[in-house]
Amino acid sequence: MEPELEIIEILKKNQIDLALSVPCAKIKNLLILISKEFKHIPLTREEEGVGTAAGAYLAGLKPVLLIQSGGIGNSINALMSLSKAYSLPLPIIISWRGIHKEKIEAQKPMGQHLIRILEGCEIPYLKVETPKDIEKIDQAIKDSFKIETPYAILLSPRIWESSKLKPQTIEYPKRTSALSLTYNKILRPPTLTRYEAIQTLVPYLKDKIIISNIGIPSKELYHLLEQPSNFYMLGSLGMASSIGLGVALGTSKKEIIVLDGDGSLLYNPNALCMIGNLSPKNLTIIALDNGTHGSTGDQITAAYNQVDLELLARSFGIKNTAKVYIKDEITIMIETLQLGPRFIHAILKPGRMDVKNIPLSPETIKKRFMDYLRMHG
Ligand SMILES: Cc1ncc(C[n+]2csc(CCOP(=O)(O)OP(=O)(O)O)c2C)c(N)n1
Repeated sequence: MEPELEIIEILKKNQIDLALSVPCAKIKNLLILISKEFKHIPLTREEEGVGTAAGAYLAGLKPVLLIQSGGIGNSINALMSLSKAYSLPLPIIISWRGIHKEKIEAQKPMGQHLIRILEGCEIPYLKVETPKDIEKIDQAIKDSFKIETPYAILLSPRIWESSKLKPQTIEYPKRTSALSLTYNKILRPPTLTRYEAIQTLVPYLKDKIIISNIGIPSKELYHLLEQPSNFYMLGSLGMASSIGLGVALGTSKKEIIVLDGDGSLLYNPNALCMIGNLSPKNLTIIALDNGTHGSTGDQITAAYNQVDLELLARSFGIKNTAKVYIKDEITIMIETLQLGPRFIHAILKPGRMDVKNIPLSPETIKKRFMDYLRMHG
């Protein structure tokens, strides 16, 4: 069997139901086949793939990530502080560049150091150096889910040399996109802190599935409304909305609400791009925009007076958006703004409530969240 088809068979055998990828020329045929055989998410950057895959797994899906070796460099923080910290499985099929007949000098430093990076991070890996090794991918995927760990599957370009698969063709849809926008932004002064905004939302958030941003936002939520359907982020800055997207992909009955921050959204605006693209109906992003990195000493972010996060969401294709400043607006918008996905931009004051640390381990947060989704998602 041709190597591409053998890999597809192994993925099917392992009941993979979501493939997320950033392309590499060496796996272009494989990726076209993947997009035909699986639900496929073309990513903008690898790290958001780690976040989205994490959310998808929490909601009961079996994801796989397909990337170029350099992409490990772009995703290592999420792999460590999300996948590893919460023990979330993720088979990562890697087009391993820089090690075999490589013509691009820039591929070499990352490709040649990759094994040591993986070993340093204690991420298990499999080297697939010849077509004979392909069958070992099956066990690597099984181990990834059994041990609940990211697992790097390194495909040497050598394995494609014997492939007789004819070049696959991409079917391009018509390129049409229409947008007419009149947008007037005159920022009103904020009236609420993040804590007061979350407090206002509490009646609505009760029994909803919630992903809360790293740092003080999670702690404030814990203080105001502790419940098993809260996924408190303890690391992986920027991944809140990506995790929310992944959960939404595996959940149909309930609304998923992400309490994100301006620092986090600016760190990973890619999440909004993918949310606009896939448009999950049951996903609500609430941008708690205090114009600062509130958790690290209130340093001003670009959202303070420069970037308008609501407009950013719109330009990524999220159609249902609103800006809120006061308690009544928050209550009205959360009750009435059309689902599908929607983005509520809360303009807030800097400042925090003095709340204690979340006394739950990542394992506990994960387990009870997954149990809740199994029963109610
Ligand atoms: C890679 C990385 N860099 C920096 C940090 C430190 N950090 C933790 S939370 C945070 C800011 C989050 O700001 P925002 O999303 O606006 O939320 P806020 O705390 O203001 O509600 C930063 C920079 C981190 N955790 N990880």
